Amino acid sequence: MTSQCLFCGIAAGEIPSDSVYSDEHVYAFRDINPAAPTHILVIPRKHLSRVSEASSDDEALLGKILLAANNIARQEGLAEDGFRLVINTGDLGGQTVHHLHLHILGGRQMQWPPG
Ligand code: DGP
Repeated sequence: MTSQCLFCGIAAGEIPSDSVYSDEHVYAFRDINPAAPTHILVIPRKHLSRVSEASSDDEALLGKILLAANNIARQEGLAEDGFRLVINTGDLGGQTVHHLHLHILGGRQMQWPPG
């Protein structure tokens, strides 16, 4: 955890969030500025600033995030009609919060290519 990091603070419960899932390694909560009817962020409790900072040591953790997203999508009723998973990375990737997070977006038709 880094004391300056918003999402570390959210995962630690120091900053309020609308939680949808929590375990030893993973935390998930609703996005404050939803871009779809369902918009959830899945984060590792471990501070990684972006996915490209992950190493082979993080292999299991990355798997946990993806599987958690899958389970959450199912719980939210998104699995049958479909949903989108997004990891924005760095400035050109549109990342604004520098703690790795996986967006789950669902409940509307997604477009391609993304903006
Ligand atoms: P990104 O652009 O990929 O870094 O996405 C960051 C997301 O984080 C963005 O969709 C808005 C969301 N967000 C920013 N601050 C907060 C917050 O304090 N609480 C919650 N729940 N979401 C936040």
